[in-house]
Amino acid sequence: MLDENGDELDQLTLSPGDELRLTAFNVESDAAVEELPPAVREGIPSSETRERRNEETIPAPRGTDLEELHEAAEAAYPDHSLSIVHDDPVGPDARRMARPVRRSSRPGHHGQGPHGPGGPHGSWWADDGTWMLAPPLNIWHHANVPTELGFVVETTGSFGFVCTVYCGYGHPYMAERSRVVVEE
Ligand SMILES: [Cu+2]
Repeated sequence: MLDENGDELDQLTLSPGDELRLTAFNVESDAAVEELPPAVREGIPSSETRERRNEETIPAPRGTDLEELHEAAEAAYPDHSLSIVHDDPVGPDARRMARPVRRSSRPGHHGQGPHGPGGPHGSWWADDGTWMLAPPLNIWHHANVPTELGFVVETTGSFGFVCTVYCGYGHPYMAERSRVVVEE
């Protein structure tokens, strides 16, 4: 996760009402990377660094190596998606917040500020019950431009990044907890 200056962030801290603009891109697509602001482009970890991080996160398979599997996965399942999901989607905290009741306790909440693709109907996750902070962002393999999503944060909690499109051997490890924390 890089900010607009190209600095890597372990965690993003936000407050309700903040607007977040996310840009996702396929790092394998030179055309997409070319579209990024120079500072961000320069902040992207090198392929060696990314490979090392993968090795640290993903258990080594038997009888083959990660690089081989990665290439096979890229060929068979090249699409990915980014969902920002509550760290504890079945916990009591999440259940309380996922109830649409929250909205009626805040009259006049509708129509405030700009909205992302979730639409103008209040909290996207509350309506949907998926415990996501925003609609998932799809990163299709043929996308040669970055994908953008802007939304207003309307809830609190600790959220992680999850890939929701099956993309091969490494897919179950594409989950990083507590990357976005929204505090009152
Ligand atoms: Cu995946």
